[in-house]
Amino acid sequence: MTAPPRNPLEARPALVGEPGLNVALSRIGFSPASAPKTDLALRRREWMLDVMEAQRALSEEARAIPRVRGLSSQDFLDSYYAPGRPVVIERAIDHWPALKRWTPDYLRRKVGDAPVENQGDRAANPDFEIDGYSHKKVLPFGAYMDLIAAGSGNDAYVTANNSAANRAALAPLERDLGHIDTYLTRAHGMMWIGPGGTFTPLHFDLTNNLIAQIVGRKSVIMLPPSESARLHHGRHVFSAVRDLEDETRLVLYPLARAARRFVVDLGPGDLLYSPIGWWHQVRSRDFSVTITYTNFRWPNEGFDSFPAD
Ligand SMILES: O=C(O)CCC(=O)C(=O)O
Repeated sequence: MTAPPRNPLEARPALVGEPGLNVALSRIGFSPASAPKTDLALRRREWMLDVMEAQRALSEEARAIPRVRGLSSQDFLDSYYAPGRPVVIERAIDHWPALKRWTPDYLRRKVGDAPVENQGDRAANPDFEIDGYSHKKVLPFGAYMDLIAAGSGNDAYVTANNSAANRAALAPLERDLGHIDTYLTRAHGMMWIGPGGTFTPLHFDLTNNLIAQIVGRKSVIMLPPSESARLHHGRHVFSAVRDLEDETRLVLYPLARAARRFVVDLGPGDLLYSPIGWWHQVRSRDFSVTITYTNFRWPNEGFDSFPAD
């Protein structure tokens, strides 16, 4: 006879919604009698999320992250923004001049040697995102482009954390962009520029985000908020797992293996709606430029009430 698992979720073979899961969920952790009240309340909340997600998984249509074209403002609000459901809106910004113009040489010519902040020296620190402030570096833009032209990797990346500092330096690129009035108000986005191989570790955002892919391809792994119990929420918005594709991390955090995930591939012209609370990690496949927006036409204020560390 095999010993009962310490945590039945750990023994769960695959997706929520499989026969036997309800039994397993009811046996998680301590017995209700001995558990502190707060722990019981938390486990009941996890249970609710799990069974709701299991129900959604009954339908292929309901559980997918759809790829659509020509989505109206009202349909976006009704079917995606308000329900907090991710969607890829393909070819939404195909007509922006940036998609044709933004080669590395063109970017160098337009930005010149203006000082640009980036997140640097990341390779040596696995917590480079949590320790983001200590990784801020400033280089003339040409020197940054030389650095990332040297090869693919995750050592240096211009990210949203640098966007306020880079507003003036990157302003000459703005004229190559259009507007996304169907879903957004008019405001600046946050620009991400990096080589193939950049990696943004597993986290969720405190706002709804629209990720606009301008140059190159990215691969995004997305997981619903209901998977939080398997993703070891660590500091702030980050998962201690860091990378769901790294076997050495999965050995440390085996629950994460069973977390329901979606792989979303983005290419130039695609928009990904990433709702607040959805876990995601992002890898670039090529030299890549992305702009992220939070200025939706509808309220986007979850961050105000987030319980901080
Ligand atoms: O493109 C990336 O590297 C990360 C984007 C992202 O995770 C975000 O905007 O929350």
